[in-house]
Order: sequence, then C-alpha cells, then structure tokens
Amino acid sequence: MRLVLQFSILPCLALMTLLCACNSSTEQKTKTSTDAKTDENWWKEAVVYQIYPRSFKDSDGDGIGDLQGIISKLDYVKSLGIDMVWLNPVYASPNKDNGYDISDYQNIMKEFGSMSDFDALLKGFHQRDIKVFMDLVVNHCSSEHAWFKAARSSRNSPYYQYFHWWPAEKGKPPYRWSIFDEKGDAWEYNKATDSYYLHYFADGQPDLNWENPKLRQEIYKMMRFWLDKGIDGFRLDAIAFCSKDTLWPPLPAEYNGQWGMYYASGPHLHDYMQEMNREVLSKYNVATVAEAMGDVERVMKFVDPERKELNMAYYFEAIDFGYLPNEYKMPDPKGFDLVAWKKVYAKWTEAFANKGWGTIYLANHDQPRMLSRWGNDSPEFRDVSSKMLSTFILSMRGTAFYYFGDEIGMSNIKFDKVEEYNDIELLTNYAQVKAKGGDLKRFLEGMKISSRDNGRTPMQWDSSSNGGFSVGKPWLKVNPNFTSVNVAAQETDPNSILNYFRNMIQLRKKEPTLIYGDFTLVDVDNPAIFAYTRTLKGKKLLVMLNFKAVPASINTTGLDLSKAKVLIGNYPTPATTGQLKPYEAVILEL
Ligand code: TEU
Repeated sequence: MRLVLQFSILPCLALMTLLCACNSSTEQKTKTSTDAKTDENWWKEAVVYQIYPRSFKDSDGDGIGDLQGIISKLDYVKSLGIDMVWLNPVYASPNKDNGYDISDYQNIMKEFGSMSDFDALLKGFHQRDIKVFMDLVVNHCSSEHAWFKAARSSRNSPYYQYFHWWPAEKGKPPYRWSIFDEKGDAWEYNKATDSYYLHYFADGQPDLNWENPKLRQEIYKMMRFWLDKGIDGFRLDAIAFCSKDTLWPPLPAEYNGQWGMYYASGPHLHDYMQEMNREVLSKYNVATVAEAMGDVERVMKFVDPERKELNMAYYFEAIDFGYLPNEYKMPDPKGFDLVAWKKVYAKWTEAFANKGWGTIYLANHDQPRMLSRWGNDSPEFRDVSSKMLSTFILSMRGTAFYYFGDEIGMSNIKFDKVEEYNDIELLTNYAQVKAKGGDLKRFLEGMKISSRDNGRTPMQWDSSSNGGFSVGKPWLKVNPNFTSVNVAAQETDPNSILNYFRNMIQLRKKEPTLIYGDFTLVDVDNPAIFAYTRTLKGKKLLVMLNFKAVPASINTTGLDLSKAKVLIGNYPTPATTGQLKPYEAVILEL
C-alpha cells in the first residue's frame, strides 16, 4: 500500500512549480510604454541561461567542472545574448545530491574552487552585463552541516530545534513519504538522541525547522551575505515544502496520495515568504526564483504582486507529460498528447495574463535533454527540431529559462547500465524496483528517455578528447556524439542550431510583442502543430510549430496570411501558409 502511495506522487510532482520572487519596490513602473496588462520589468524580459557547474567546463583536470572553467567561457556565454545566469548550487557539499545537500552555505565546494574564484566569476558576469542567480537550498541542508552534527549529538543542543524530530518514546513516527529514500520513509532513527529526524529527500538531507524563528533568521543572514556580494537573486529550491504541521497528524486522506501537494501546503508557508520579502528581499534590487508546487490557484498566492511574496511562476505541469501513470517516469509508448499539452500552457499563460508572471522551459538539471524528450534526436531531425524547440521557448509569454548545451542540440546519453549513472534519484528508484522484484531491464530502458543524468553529461565544446570539457576523466561520461555535436563545429556555421538560438534571442529582444503580447492558441485541436498568436499595440505575430516528423497543416481560418512577413524560420524556405514541413518552426508578422 505504501509503495502504491509513493508511486502516485509522481503526477503531483508534475505540478512542481518554480516561482520567481522579486522585491516589488524594484519594479519599473513604466507601463505606459506598452499596452500590456502587466508592468514591464527586467526579469520579465530576461533570457536565463542555466549552468550546471559540475558539467560546464573543468579547468584543473579533475574531471569535475569548476568556477575557473566557467570564467574561461564567460565570453561564450555573453555571445549567446542571454541576460541572466542561474548557477546550480556551488556551496560546500558532500554531493549526495550534487550540491543540493549543503554542508556550509558560506563556502564554495572544494571541487569547484574558492570564494575568490566566485568573486571573480561574479565580477566577470557583471562586467558583461549578465546577472547571476544563485541556487538556494533551504528546505533542507546536508547531514554533514555543523548544525545537524550538533543537533544529532544531543537533545539539549540548541541546534536540535533547527531540525524536525520525533522522540522514540512516543513510538513510531506517523508516516511521511520521502522522495530519495530507498524505503520511501522520511523519518530516520538517530541513536544519540533516541529520536527520528525528518528528511523529505535523502537521509543525507535533513529538513530544516522553519517553524523556529532562530533558524529563519540564520537563513536570512546567510542570504544577506550573498546579496551583499552583489548577486542578483536566488532560485529557491523546494521552498514550498519549508513549513510543516509540527503536530504531525496522519497524512490527510483528502490528498489521496498526493503527498507532495500536502508538503507544499504547510500552515505558515506564505507567512514565511512574506517575512523573507520584508526582512531580506525588499532591501535589495534583486529577483528571486523559487521552486514550489501547486495548481494555478495555489501558485497565484505566491505571485500576486499585492501579497509581496514572489512574482514569477515557473510551472511544472507540462513537463511530465507522456509518462505512464504510477510508474517512475516510464515513457508512454504512445508519446505525449500534444493537444492536452497545449491546453496546459494556455491555462497557465491565461492565469498570468493580468497579474503574476510565468516562465517557460523545456529542460533543466532535473530533466532529460529537451531534444530527446520533446523533439527528435535522430541525425535527420536533430537540427530542425532543436531550432523548433528554441523557437517555442523564446516566443511564449513568460521568462525564458534555457538549459546549457541545448543551444547546440545536445541529446540524451541513454546509458545501458545502472553503473554508468550517478544520480541519487535514479539509484533510489532502481533499488526500489529491484526490491519489489520489478523488471529492471524495462526500467533502464525507460530511463534512457527520462533520467536526470541525461541532462547532466558534460558540455561538448569541441571534437578533442572528452569534448574539450576536461583533460581528466569526466565525473559523468561525455556523450560520444561530441565529435560532431559541439560548440566549435557550430560557431562558424551561420545556419547552426547555436546561431539560430542567438538569432532567436535577438528577435525576442527586438520584439516586445514576444514578451508582453497577448497569447492566443490557434487551431487548438490540431494534433501535430502548436500554433499561437502574440499581439501587442495592434501588432500580430503568428508562431507555428510542427511537433511531428511528418508534414502537417493547420487551419488558419480567421487569420490573414496574405501579407505575412517571415521574422524567423528553421528551414531555408519558411512556410508562409499553414503547410509545415517536419518540425518546422516559423514566426510570421501578419
Ligand atoms: O527538486 C525538487 C524536487 O522535488 C525533485 O524531486 C524533482 O521533482 C525531481 O528532481 C524530479 O525528477 C529540487 C532540485 O531541483 C533537485 O535537483 C534536487 O534533487 C531536489 O530539489 C532536492 O534538493
């Protein structure tokens, strides 16, 4: 029964939502320059490039990407035309979950370098007018953090109250589901205190006790440390889980197994968001991206500007499409339902039409490569389908979040053996399937499509050994296709995926309609083509994207294409009618 409940959480994780917070006092009140229904703001216009430091560029030959490696690629990042970088965690960590288990919030992970490297990196980005978002993981820390080491030694330690405990004299704790625990149990027994500590993720990631005001002040102090260095914001990891009902009632039946949703419904969640805004964020000219969970109504609570919590929602509802229900991200052989997917985007875009703000992404470090998942990574379609997906991300209404490597069409590595994987999520799920006597071969086949390590293989810079990522043995295998799929090969080709991405960014920058314009789906029930108009101040753009490997046509009744002007397209002769070639993308000005 317990396992059934654990599995049924997956659709709920599909609703994981990343939110962006911004100090409302930093909003530029320049609404008059457009007729958009929302105020203009730098973070609405930004294109965000996500860098997974472990996999970007290794400077010292240990096979692990590092800060000096990123510094050596600053000009490349600038050349993309992006405005902001989101760095995955770079803090000291034993790396049970690749930096999402922090042992010291004010130090840099040894493999990544030192604080002076960080300062140089920040300076280098700022000199190039690129803003920097740090990842802030404060729902939990590492079991190696000094706070937890003290807490686990004695119930009398002042740090004991920094965590959640269930005293063993009260018997077994009430069941709590854990995301990265082989037994699926979020309570771990600790002998020295004769009590159980809570960990929603792995046992090496104890949850911090946000109900303790002292803990919250420690977090705010630490945030100020980074903000005083001049960083431009935070992405707050799993922040919706931070408040807990410390009476620990049995998991409420009305959540019907959706325990992630229950975790995201803590009694003081919004009090803490408002407190954080009041005490920290409102004092700086920054934006904050936070990961949370919820349906539109729930998320709107975070992003309603009146509430002074968070501003921008990065929602997850579309990202788990095409998986079989109640299984570990096992791909549905039928693929994903494009019509249903379009409706999800339309729903969220509509929700943010008048207040709040969304974001658009197709990949990140928790996802496989966008090309393999949403496009087509066969040699025939790699090029066009990569360009089509970039067109999607950069023409939707919402801030664009783009994952490193997608700009050259990197694809899933598709490991055959479990030994090749590193990710705690994959290894935990594998162990669970094994313990149940499940079909491990089938599981591994499915993971070739969906596992997180597919998106974490090293950046492919050139055709030299290890794709130019490292002269040492890379921590995770480089995709063997680096010999042809790499930055160097695409730099000089004006028609490369890389240069298309750059052109598409320039188009978005030139065209406020792509940022602030209204969004309307066209031919909603078309099973092959995702098409929409963006309109602003009387200007109308039509975006047409064929998501299939065969030609398709779209019903454009009601739209006048007779004078259509092509703004961008991924084929030499872009469509100016509703007849699209395989994976064709075109933006027309009507
Ligand atoms: O992810 C939040 C989370 O809930 C994950 O379980 C997510 O749903 C999963 O990765 C999907 O496969 C954040 C980070 O993005 C992730 O990398 C961390 O592992 C996790 O928090 C714990 O810190």
